Amino acid sequence: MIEGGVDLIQLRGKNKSIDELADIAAALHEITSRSSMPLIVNDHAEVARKASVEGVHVGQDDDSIQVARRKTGRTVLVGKSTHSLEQARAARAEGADYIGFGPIFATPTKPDYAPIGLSEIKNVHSDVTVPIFCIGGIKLDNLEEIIAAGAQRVAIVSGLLKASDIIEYARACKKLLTLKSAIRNP
Ligand code: 3NM
Repeated sequence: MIEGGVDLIQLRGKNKSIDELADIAAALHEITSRSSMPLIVNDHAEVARKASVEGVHVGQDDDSIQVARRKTGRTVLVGKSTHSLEQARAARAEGADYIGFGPIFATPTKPDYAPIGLSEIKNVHSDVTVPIFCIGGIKLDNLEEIIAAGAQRVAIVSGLLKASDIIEYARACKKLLTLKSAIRNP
């Protein structure tokens, strides 16, 4: 992923303990830090106390942004998952450094969540002034559509992990995003 130009990596391990996540984060950080790539750990702010990561990410049912910041005991990025325009506004008001916004499309990686669809992407970008990562069912194949709907940043899980060539897949996604943003902000 790093070689393919991914801008940041989130470590997710829903079934792992905090100690296990801290061990993985520490090993991963040796690699990401060589490329100055931010490493964000999902769900557990405590990991940031034990391992040197650049950020933590919380969901709607996890710690508040404020509690997550306190638990890390140092200055890190704190991002939050949001699943509606209302939640996106609330996360901004709560002080999130960035938000995830999704799922845009239905995805087996996060079942049980109603897809938001493309139409809210423009609204969230005009309303909520923090970096927004669109997520959920995003693949190289539908990336142009998502960008045309107003997305500036995307998070991709299965598209990348299942790609036969992760480097090429990441490169192709990055190229589309860079190209379109160059046109948007010449
Ligand atoms: N969070 P894929 S959607 C982890 O809407 C995650 O907050 C979402 O995986 C959200 O790229 C999602 O395989 C799954 O669809 C993204």
